[in-house]
Amino acid sequence: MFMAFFFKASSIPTLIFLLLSCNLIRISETQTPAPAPGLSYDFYRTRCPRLETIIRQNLQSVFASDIGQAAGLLRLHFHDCFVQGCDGSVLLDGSASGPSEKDAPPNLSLRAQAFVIIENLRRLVHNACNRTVSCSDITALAARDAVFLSGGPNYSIPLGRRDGLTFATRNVTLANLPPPSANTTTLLNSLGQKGFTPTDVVALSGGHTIGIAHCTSFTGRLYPTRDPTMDQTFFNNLRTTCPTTNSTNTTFMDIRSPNVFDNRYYVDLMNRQGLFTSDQDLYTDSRTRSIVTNFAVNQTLFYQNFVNAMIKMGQLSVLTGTQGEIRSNCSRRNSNDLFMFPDMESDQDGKLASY
Ligand code: HEM
Ligand SMILES: *[C@@H]1O[C@H](CO)[C@@H](O)[C@H](O)[C@H]1NC(C)=O
Ligand SMILES: *[C@@H]1O[C@H](CO)[C@@H](O)[C@H](O)[C@H]1NC(C)=O
Ligand SMILES: *[C@@H]1O[C@H](CO)[C@@H](O)[C@H](O)[C@H]1NC(C)=O
Ligand SMILES: *[C@@H]1O[C@H](CO)[C@@H](O)[C@H](O)[C@H]1NC(C)=O
Ligand SMILES: *[C@@H]1O[C@H](CO)[C@@H](O)[C@H](O)[C@H]1NC(C)=O
Ligand SMILES: *[C@@H]1O[C@H](CO)[C@@H](O)[C@H](O)[C@H]1NC(C)=O
Ligand SMILES: *[C@@H]1O[C@H](CO)[C@@H](O)[C@H](O)[C@H]1NC(C)=O
Ligand SMILES: *[C@@H]1O[C@H](CO)[C@@H](O)[C@H](O)[C@H]1NC(C)=O
Ligand SMILES: CC(=O)N[C@H]1CO[C@H](CO)[C@@H](O)[C@@H]1O
Repeated sequence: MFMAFFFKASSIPTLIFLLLSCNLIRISETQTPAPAPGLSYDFYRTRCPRLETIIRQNLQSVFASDIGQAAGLLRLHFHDCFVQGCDGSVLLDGSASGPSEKDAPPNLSLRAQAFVIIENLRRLVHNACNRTVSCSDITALAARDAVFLSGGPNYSIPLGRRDGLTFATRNVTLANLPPPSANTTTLLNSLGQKGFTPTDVVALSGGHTIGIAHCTSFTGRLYPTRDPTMDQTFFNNLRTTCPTTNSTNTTFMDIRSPNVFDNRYYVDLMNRQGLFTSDQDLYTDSRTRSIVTNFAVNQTLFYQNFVNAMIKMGQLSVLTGTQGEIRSNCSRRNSNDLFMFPDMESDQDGKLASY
């Protein structure tokens, strides 16, 4: 096995003991998901042996000058995977989540710089290995490194994704990404449809331990009156940051350690300092409350479940083998290059038009 995993096998009996001995704990799934058919941990071992080193070294220097970019890259992979699978579709010009979409729904937009970073990585990787590595794999590795280089766990991910030929419409995008106003019922239903357990949902939400949000993502909890599940001092400070519902200000999502990938997000929730309804309700709802508490008191447990949920998320509806393509420019499909694939053009346009 090539899963250079950071968890010692010896921790498994301890976990089982913990599961049996403490009825607060509902966390039953700690198995690393198996690679999806067509993906493998050593996919690029001969095709591009320096792939992971190139990405990690480049991101190390990117984050040294702006650690905030780590959050942007982690969120990019999440949006890619949740909307029509991890196929790099989010990167395409014209995507409802893309930087070129001027009137995207409020705050659906991702950081413009994240797209630039991915395309830079693609260029470096293709310079070293030619067009052997997909943009969707580069996005997945960038998210993995964003976690590790922000102080989170180091882990391996299955590779071999191919890039999709079409992007999702705005409606499809919105239907697959729950809004920050969602409660736990909505989250569990929405993510449950993609195969995520309540533990996965709580673990994945821990991605909010890094990064920022715009006022518009949470002013519904501030105006006209305070959401009663929000701490009063936290509320006062947020009202100062967001004096009006349309303020363009931003704020950190984890007030305790905004740029460190740790378990403090869950401590925030226990102190009623979660930023979104979708965050705070995980502690209010009896189905997920004990999971929040367990992650808040045990960072190793959080890391273990986060890694498993990320590997699961990273394999949602992946294209493999001869499906899709390996883009030579992450923001457009190769068939746009008429001189390269003259025969494919009308066919691809047909697929696009069918949306
Ligand atoms: C469970 C449902 C989720 C909801 C409702 C949600 C919602 C949001 C919203 C509204 C923002 C702020 C956007 C803005 O105002 O600029 C945000 C930011 C972010 N989300 Fe989520 N998210 C969810 C799941 C996830 C997952 C699964 C991850 C990754 C594992 C993630 C990682 C992030 C990160 C890192 C940021 C900060 C981005 C930045 O600083 O540029 N989120 N999320
Ligand atoms: C992280 O994991 C990779 C592969 O799983 C390994 O090669 C690397 O040495 C690890 N890095 C650190 C700093 O632990
Ligand atoms: C990349 O492609 C060129 C031209 O086809 C070839 O000469 C070179 O050996 C390839 N490089 C790698 C790393 O495969
Ligand atoms: C998108 O969704 C909205 C609201 O659900 C609906 O009114 C609209 O017709 C949809 N647009 C398309 C192109 O499906
Ligand atoms: C959760 O949100 C849904 C949709 O807005 C709503 O119908 C439902 O009543 C809410 N559930 C709870 C327990 O608040
Ligand atoms: C932005 O937030 C700061 C405090 O964090 C506040 O003083 C300022 O008025 C806010 N500006 C706007 C335009 O909302
Ligand atoms: C925000 O809304 C207020 C009143 O609703 C308006 O006066 C103000 O110009 C708006 N500000 C922005 C930045 O749109
Ligand atoms: C925390 O979780 C880890 C991993 O599941 C487990 O091995 C460890 O015993 C837990 N620690 C405590 C103090 O419960
Ligand atoms: C990639 O495609 C975009 C348009 O989709 C274009 O603006 C950009 O210049 C292209 N990059 C390269 C290196 O060709
Ligand atoms: C209305 C609003 O605040 N929109 C913001 C949502 O996020 C994008 C990208 O981060 C910002 O550019 C918008 O200003």
